[in-house]
Amino acid sequence: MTEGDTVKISIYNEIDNNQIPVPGISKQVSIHVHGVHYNILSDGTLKVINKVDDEGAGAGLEQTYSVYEYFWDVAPGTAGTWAYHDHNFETHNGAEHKGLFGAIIVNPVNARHYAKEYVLYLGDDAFWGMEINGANKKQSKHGSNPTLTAKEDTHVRFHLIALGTDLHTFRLSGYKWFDPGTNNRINEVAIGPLEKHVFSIKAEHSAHYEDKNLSNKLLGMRGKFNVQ
Ligand SMILES: [Cu+2]
Repeated sequence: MTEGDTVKISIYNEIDNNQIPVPGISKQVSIHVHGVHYNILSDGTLKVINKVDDEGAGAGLEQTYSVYEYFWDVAPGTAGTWAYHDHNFETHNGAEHKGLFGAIIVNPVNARHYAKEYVLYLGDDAFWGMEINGANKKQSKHGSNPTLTAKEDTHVRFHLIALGTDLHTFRLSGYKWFDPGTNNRINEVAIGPLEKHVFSIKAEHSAHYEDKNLSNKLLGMRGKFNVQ
């Protein structure tokens, strides 16, 4: 998205609503977003939280929507990388642990172009994510601890988003980058639950990325960054 955009998102719930409902358990699925602006009907939460309505698609606690629409105002000042996630499925806190989350990237007008953008989620025991091809904007999914590739001398951008409950220390070997909002060049960053860190580099040599924290390292949180 670009600052100044207005966005309408329709969410369809295709969960089998014919299964016997469990009283008090919501099968509604919603989108709750961070960073951009919206009014209360687009909060993507249950009435028990927002006091207005159940704002998701599917069988709610009291009413049923098969589709729900959200309106976002991607106002000036909202540039950044933000998480969106379900808030309504089975609990009033959402089902990120079932994979119901993603990222939005809001660019300023006339944003810099990157050859590739990598969205890397940091779970408690693995990295995973997707990438965006800067030329055609095509998105492709990655598995866990993916091998990332880049062409030599191109500029690429990393979007790290931590999920789960662990504190991580991300490192990309042999590279330094600007800590956003500062003039400091860093070669590792501490990132905790629901925090994010966005940085860009010029791809010059192959490297690997890893989580330096011992327990995460033992679980194998490490992947390749191949530059050709
Ligand atoms: Cu949230």
